[in-house]
Amino acid sequence: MTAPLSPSRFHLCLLLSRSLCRLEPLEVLDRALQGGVDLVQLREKELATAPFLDWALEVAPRCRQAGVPLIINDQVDVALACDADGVHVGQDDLPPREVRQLLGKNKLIGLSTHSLEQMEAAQDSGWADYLGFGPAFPTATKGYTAGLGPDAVLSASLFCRLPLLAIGGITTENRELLGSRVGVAVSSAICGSERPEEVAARLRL
Ligand code: 3NM
Repeated sequence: MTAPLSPSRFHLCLLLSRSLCRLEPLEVLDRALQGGVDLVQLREKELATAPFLDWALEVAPRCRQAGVPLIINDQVDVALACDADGVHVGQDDLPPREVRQLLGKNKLIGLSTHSLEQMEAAQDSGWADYLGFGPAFPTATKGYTAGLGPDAVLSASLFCRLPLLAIGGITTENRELLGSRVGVAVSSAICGSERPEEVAARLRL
């Protein structure tokens, strides 16, 4: 049995969604990994399970080769089938406690939170290994017209005992506002770029 992966080393998570990619998605992945992404989450809300698994099976060896953990958004069955390193769930998805029962203790569980109350509840329940917190800024990717703002992210990062990834509308223009204590999870700024490696490198403070 392998030791649990430590989430505390994550600084930059690529949320890879094929529909957002300007370049060929595997090229985006490889170039973002070169730029310093240290966690990859596959997020494919429109894909049925079988094509999602096919895609995950293409991505998994590349992440493994790079030594970067792979997380699957929402679908525990896909994560198990491709032997991913974990699953990320939202507030309305399968609860982390049940995800833990299915995945076992050596995988990572990430949980999205959108307020300090949700963050506190997630910490107290103890099932998640790391938390997302957002949206930091407005983002079309998930249809948020307003963000919580940098001050809310900063307070969350001070208050949170679990590793925290700020998410939502994060770009090379606003990354610094969030401070270096918090990691970031980024989709469109990397996926939509012609130079994913440069954007990734600039997003790592
Ligand atoms: N979750 P982009 S914001 C998937 O606030 C997701 O929980 C969010 O994509 C949350 O980097 C978001 O393109 C979208 O804004 C992130």
